[in-house]
Amino acid sequence: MKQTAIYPGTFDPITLGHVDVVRRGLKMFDRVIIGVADNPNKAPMFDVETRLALVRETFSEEKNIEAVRFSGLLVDLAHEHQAKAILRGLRAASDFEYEFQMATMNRRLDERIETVFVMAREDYTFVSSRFIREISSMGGDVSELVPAAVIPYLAKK
Ligand code: COD
Repeated sequence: MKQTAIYPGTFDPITLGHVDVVRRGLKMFDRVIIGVADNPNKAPMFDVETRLALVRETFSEEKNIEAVRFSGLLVDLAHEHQAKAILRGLRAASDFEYEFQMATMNRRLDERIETVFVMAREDYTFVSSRFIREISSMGGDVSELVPAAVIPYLAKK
């Protein structure tokens, strides 16, 4: 049976750090489903349809990568897609506390699903969607840090 992992996130917008996590996830799993969260409490820069479209465009050539929108519990999404694992990325110690709490809570909610972490690639440890939004809105160049599809959307904001 093919092993599937869910990679959930806000992806506001998707960065090359996210892309690297997906590609490395595919070394461990046959299929990665990217779950784009529709969480109105976060007040994202891009609406969920745009964030989903940018993720899909980024991986349009790759048949083992899918993207879906979700608004409920992550463990329910994982269950719906028969995923055995949740894939997450770790950049620095500052990510650890939140990721540890989330992984522990998700295990309490459904202990069949493991959370698997990949460490950020050196080139992308400093890349976050928040910095991308901030730098871009102030006219800085982020073209080497995001997939090509994202650039015109940032320019429009
Ligand atoms: N290099 C490596 N990893 C990276 C990089 C980078 N440069 N940038 C980001 N990452 C990692 C992050 O550490 C994270 O693991 C992942 O990529 C996604 O990041 P974001 O910022 O796009 O997504 P988040 O952290 O905002 O996503 C939060 C969720 C939407 C997953 C969370 O809120 C959630 O699960 N919501 C569903 C409701 C639920 O089930 N709640 C209970 C869970 S406790």
